[in-house]
Amino acid sequence: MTRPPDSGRRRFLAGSMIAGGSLLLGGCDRLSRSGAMQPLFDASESLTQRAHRLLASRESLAREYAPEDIAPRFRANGTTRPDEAAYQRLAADDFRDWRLRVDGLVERPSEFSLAALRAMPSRTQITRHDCVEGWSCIGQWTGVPLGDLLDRVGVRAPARFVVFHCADRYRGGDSYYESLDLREAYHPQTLMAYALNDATLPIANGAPLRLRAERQLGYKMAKYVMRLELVDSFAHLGGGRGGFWEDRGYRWWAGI
Ligand SMILES: Nc1nc2c(c(=O)[nH]1)N[C@H]1C(S)=C(S)[C@@H](COP(=O)(O)O)O[C@H]1N2
Ligand SMILES: [Mo]
Repeated sequence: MTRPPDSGRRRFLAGSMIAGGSLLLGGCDRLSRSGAMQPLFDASESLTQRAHRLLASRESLAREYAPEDIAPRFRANGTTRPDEAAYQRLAADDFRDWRLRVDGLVERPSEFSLAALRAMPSRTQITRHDCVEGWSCIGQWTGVPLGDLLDRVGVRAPARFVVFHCADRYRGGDSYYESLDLREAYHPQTLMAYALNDATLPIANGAPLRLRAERQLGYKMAKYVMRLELVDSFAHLGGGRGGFWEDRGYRWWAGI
């Protein structure tokens, strides 16, 4: 005889996950990916978020440097001045009308002005940027931890990736975009940065807002970010490989 779904057992599982804490999280994360735990996670989304945060914060930090290591001028690469009219209009007014849209698999689709982002708790870090073209540069970045932003809008359980939609078409071609999985998105050094070396982020380096994902190669760090989209798959975007350069053969996982 098959037994009906046992809600008492589910309650027990939820309770033991909280009580058992991090010990159980590895297994739960695997289970959630396989889909076996989906009903439980649908019923307790904040638990999913806390699990992600715990997993991410246990992981290694990228090296941070001292103020004297900061390069006198941070190099710029790729698009250094988007020539799209919509972007130029926003830039002409110091991005007063710019809004970061956050939507997709979230509970509260939202928009954030630069002032709203600057008013949120921030993090400042001095890190080394490594470009696959063979150069590195050390700079100090200030911004909102992406995990805090995601918690504001409430990530819905099916979401697996954050997609970064940018304002520029690289060399007039396709729109630049990138993606991170939720673990990397919740890493404490993953920021939506609005300042470089204590000054407003220059246009050449991605104004008004760019991603810093310090354990990744340079091409992951989307500049001119206009929109964050939470998705369960990026197969339907661009060339389907999760990023502008990934669509041209670079690896999606660009960990260093
Ligand atoms: N929107 C957008 N983001 C982008 C790029 C780009 O061309 N457009 N280039 C990428 C690459 S290859 C690198 S190395 C870094 C360069 O950042 P920087 O200009 O601040 O040095 O941005 C990345 N993010
Ligand atoms: Mo790069």
